[in-house]
Parts: sequence; C-alpha cells; structure tokens
Amino acid sequence: MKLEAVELRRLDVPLVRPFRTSFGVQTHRDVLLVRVLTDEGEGWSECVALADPVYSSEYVAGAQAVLTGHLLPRLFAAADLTGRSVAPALAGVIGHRMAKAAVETAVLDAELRSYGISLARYLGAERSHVECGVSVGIASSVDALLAEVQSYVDQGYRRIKLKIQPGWDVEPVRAVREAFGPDLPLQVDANTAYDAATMPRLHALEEFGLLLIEQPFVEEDLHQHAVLSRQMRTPVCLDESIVSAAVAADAINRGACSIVNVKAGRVGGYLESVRIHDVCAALGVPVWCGGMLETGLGRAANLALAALPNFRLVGDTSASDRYFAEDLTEPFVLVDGRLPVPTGPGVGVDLRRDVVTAMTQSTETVRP
Ligand code: OSB
Ligand code: MG
Repeated sequence: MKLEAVELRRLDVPLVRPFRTSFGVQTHRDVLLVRVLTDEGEGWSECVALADPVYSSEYVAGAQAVLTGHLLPRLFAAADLTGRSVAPALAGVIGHRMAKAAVETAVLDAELRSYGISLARYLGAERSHVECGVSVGIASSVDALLAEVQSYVDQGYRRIKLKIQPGWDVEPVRAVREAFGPDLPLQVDANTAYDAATMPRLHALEEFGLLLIEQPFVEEDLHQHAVLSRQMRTPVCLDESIVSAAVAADAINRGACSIVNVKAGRVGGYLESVRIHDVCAALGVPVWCGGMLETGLGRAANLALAALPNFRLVGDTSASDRYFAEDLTEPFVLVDGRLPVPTGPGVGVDLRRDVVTAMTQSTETVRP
C-alpha cells in the first residue's frame, strides 16, 4: 500500500462515572482517532494514550506531536506499506509505543479490509467470544464500592479487579470478600503505588485468595517484584513494566511475575502483543488482555487479541456501557458475561459518524 494522508481527530468522550486510580481521576476520555488513507482504502484506530502522562510517559498531545513530526513522515516515505512493515519503518524513533501502536493498527485495518479478513483471524484468534471482567476504581467509601461491585456482578461480569493504593487496600478487599464470598474471582491493581515501606500491606492481602496482584511497584523495578513474588503465594502480574516481548521474557526469567497483562498500546501494537503472547506461552505463563478505557474501536481490536489461546485469564474488556453512555461504534453488550469477537474485515467495527462528529474537538490532516 501507499500512504496518502492521515487524519488525526481528537474527541472528548464523557465517562459514565469518574474512574479513580492511584495515579488520578479520569472523568472524560480524550480520544485520538487515527485514520489512514491509502491507495487500497482507509483504516482506523484509536490511540490509548491518556490526556496526561500519569500511567506512562505518553499523553495524547505528545502522541499527536510525535505522529505528525516523526512517525508519519517515515511512513509516507515507505514504498510497500503493510501492517508488518510499520514497526521496522518506525524503529529509529525510540519509545512512543502508544503512538506507534495506533498507526500500526490503522494500517493493519486498511490492509486487512482490502483482503476481506478479520484482525482476529489474522492474529490467530481461536475463540468466538471472550469472557469479561471489570476494573473497579477507587471509591468514595466502602459502601459505594460494594454497591458498584454488586451492580457488575448482577450484570454478569466474570471477574472483579479492584484498584488499590496504600490506605485503600486491605479494608475494601476484605469488605468485598465478606460481601461476595470466597468464590468471586477477585484481583487487585496498584498501578505502581507501593514501595518497600508499604510492602507489608501487600502481604496482608494474602489471606483474601486473590487471583493476582497487578503492578505493585514502579515499572523499572523488576527486582522488587521478584522479591514480592518469592514471598507471596498470590501471583504477581505486571502491566506497566512490560513494554515488549523481550522485557516480558526477562521479567519472567527473573521471577518478577508469573502472569502478564497485555495491552497493545503499551507494547507498540498488536503484532508485538502476539509475540508477548507467544513468549509467555512458551514459558508457561498465562496472559490476559488489559484495557485503557477504549471506545468500541479499540475494544474491537482488544477482543480479537483476547481470543488467542494463551489469554487464559479473564481480562478488562468490559461492555460499552461500563464506560460510555454513547460509544463511537455500535455498543458492545455483555451476554452471559461475554463479548463477541468481531468477525468483519479489519478490526470489524464501523464508527458512528454522527457520534464521532458531535464529540470531535479538532481534526488535523497530515500529508507527505
Ligand atoms: O492499569 O489497567 C490499568 C485504565 C487506564 C489506565 C490503566 C489501567 C486501566 C484500567 C481499566 O484498569 C481497564 C479498562 O477497563 O479499560
Ligand atoms: Mg493495570
């Protein structure tokens, strides 16, 4: 394919409720949509960077700047552009994985639409439906948390993940365990909020039979995660630390984690995500699909990935109404705790142009 133009569209999409984590509160999703126009047709994707650099160093305005200034010029210069040729063409730019993932996914979408095959099939998906869990933010009170968890359990979610931080950990986890019993699949995510001084609070979670503890320490500190992994029976899972298949293999070999959260944006795209899936499978480590509060466009691609065989734990691909009153695509609706894997060409969903237009804040078109 030949890349002819790229449209970068910024949207302001309200969340149905504030999402509080140890790194801040999200009330809106500042979404960057990437539309590639090629001689074979167009493709779309969503960049998962947040508005501020609080989960990782990337943020939406930075992603847009590196796309226009550094990534897209390299792709305009590429002769035979395919999804697989994007990462090698961009390898000269260090980092900026979320921005790279966004453009790679849009090019893949265009390419696969031209062949008429789905992203799920292209990546090697083996299931038609994905079991869904839900990530529950830090609440204003334990009672408010219990009410929120109850509503998700009633909707059929198959696993609950509680966001924790020092001071919001043992008490809410104990309350959820007591209210919902020992059989509720339950795990926690600290988003790097702990350190050596607060580590005893993590040990105090041992008695609650959690499926895993996600990313307790800063992303660079594999050693501290390895220490905790040795000390606890509860498995340690990494999110922020895992930025590539090489890092995943290193973290596993050092004993820093026994489970990996895969997010395509964090690792530079769906192709690197499949490599992580494969290296983890080879090392006997199960993976699950994380989320970044994506709209239906990003969710569709995540469902394709989550349908691969080593995605053996329930992930964070929740239904549209967990995030948005109005999604950018036809809403994903939970049925029996599962979502369908899209089967149409490319990512397999189409944008609702009226909704996209109504929420658009700015549009920039980049040409060679
Ligand atoms: O750490 O998994 C995380 C959302 C934004 C940034 C980081 C994380 C999350 C979530 C929500 O936990 C996942 C989702 O439902 O999309
Ligand atoms: Mg996480």
